[in-house]
Amino acid sequence: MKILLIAPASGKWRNIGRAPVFNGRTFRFSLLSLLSVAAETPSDIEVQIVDEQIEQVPWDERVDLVGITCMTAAAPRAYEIAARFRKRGVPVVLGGMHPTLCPEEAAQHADAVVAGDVEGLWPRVIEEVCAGRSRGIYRNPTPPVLRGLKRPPRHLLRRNGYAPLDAVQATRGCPYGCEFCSVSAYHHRIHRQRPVEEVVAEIAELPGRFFVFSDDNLVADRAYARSLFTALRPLRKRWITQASLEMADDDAFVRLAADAGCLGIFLGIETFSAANLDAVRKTCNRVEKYRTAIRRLHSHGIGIEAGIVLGFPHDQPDVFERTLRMLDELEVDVVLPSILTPLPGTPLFAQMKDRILDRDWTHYDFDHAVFQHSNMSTEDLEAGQAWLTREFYRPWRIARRVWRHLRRPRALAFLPFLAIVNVAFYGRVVRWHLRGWNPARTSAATFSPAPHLSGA
Ligand code: B12
Ligand code: SF4
Repeated sequence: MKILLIAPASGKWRNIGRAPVFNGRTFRFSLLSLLSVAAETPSDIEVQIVDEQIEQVPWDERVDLVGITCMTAAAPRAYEIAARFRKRGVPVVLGGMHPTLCPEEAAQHADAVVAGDVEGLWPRVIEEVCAGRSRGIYRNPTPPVLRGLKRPPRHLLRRNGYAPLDAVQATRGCPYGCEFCSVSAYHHRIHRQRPVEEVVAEIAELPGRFFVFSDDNLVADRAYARSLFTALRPLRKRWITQASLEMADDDAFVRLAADAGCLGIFLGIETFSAANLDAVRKTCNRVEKYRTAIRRLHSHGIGIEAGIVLGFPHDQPDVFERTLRMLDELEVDVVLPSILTPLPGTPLFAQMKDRILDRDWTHYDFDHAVFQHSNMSTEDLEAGQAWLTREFYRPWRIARRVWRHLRRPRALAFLPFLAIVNVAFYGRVVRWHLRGWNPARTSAATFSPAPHLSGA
């Protein structure tokens, strides 16, 4: 018996692996979602993993079952793929973030849906679906305990399609309830941890020195994080992760993380407006703490990739320039600017119901404005996000960031990541420019900056 597991890629991501500079490989870590499904598959079943971002779907492959994972923006593509296999008589199971948050919708396109974690369900799903006895939506009564997870069979991935960073997960979920975030909607604010010794044993087996923690918030439980960092230190590996701002509350804790090999963190700064943070209940952030937190992390050689969200309720048309100024001032190393997106299944989606203009999930990729903002047009929001990206990744700013970085402790360790990501983003900006600039409206032949942006 053979199972084909597919990670679909939506519009702009499809075949991105072929692009010369900003390609799939730059940010593509090994796919833990499908590796986890593969790990749960009984050993007598053959498994093939296909990542559409870097390879073609083998439409004519003889398979007995297809499993597809998807985020929201890739859901329409997942449904297309599902339809083609089902037409051939191959049963399809959907799982992952979007099918979990919209199981009824996903169930219309598949023989079965796994809502939530696959552990504890998968062999039964395979058996029942293949026997034509699907129960539709499968869900664990309570989230599974993350003890004794099987090793992800990483050999199933085409390694040369990915950045040389293996992904490992120590914890799942996040205790916060930010209203725009799919993670709290999926995990119901529950933070589960794997036993430290199991995580460390898995990391010790990784072939490379560098890896990424695919956790939502590695430091949500400080006691757990402390014991993990302490146990990691002797391995002398290097890693990056996502963490909330509280990571930097205490100098000793940051030192422990740095000594354990932390090179950089993805920090959801989101906005420089306290009113916005309150409006979306991002309670773990305090604007007045950003400066000290970033300085402290930098002082231990930890680089900062900031997540920024544009289009929060209190944003005005000057938000793009103000945000850029703050990012410069705080010496943020990398930025991922996103447009606020009311993802289905989140409280934000319910609140914005009447203002949503576009329900094509393909556009829920954080580069499109899919709702009517009170203070800006959708065009201004999209143009402003593109403008901020372009300005932040201007070559002279990149050079200044690299120069500033070189004066920090342990600078050399994070330097390759800093340089590669900055240059890759610059390449992305150049490609947008060649296509008519505005990334959301890729068909637009020209782009005129909004009046408040021109000359800035
Ligand atoms: C690591 C990560 C990335 C990595 C790697 C992504 C990858 N494809 O592996 C990178 C940095 C590349 C990335 C990029 C993006 N990401 Co991301 N990413 C994550 C993160 C933090 C972890 C994903 C992960 O590996 N989890 C570990 C696995 C084991 O857990 P899991 O995915 O939940 O899978 C379990 C179950 O769901 C189930 N399951 C999953 N799939 C399937 C399939 C089948 C058939 C079955 C039966 C079961 C099943 O089994 C697994 C084990 O129980 C998630 C947050 C999250 N909690 O999901 C965000 C997240 C998925 N990303 C998100 C976003 C928005 C993006 C970007 C669009 C960001 C951007 N602005 O560009 C891009 C899109 C890139 C792309 N090309 O697709 C959002 C998606 C929101 C949504 N509703 O769609 C999330 C949820 C983050 C968030 N806070 O909102 N991402
Ligand atoms: S802190 Fe980050 S991961 Fe946690 S709920 Fe908020 S946005 Fe989501």
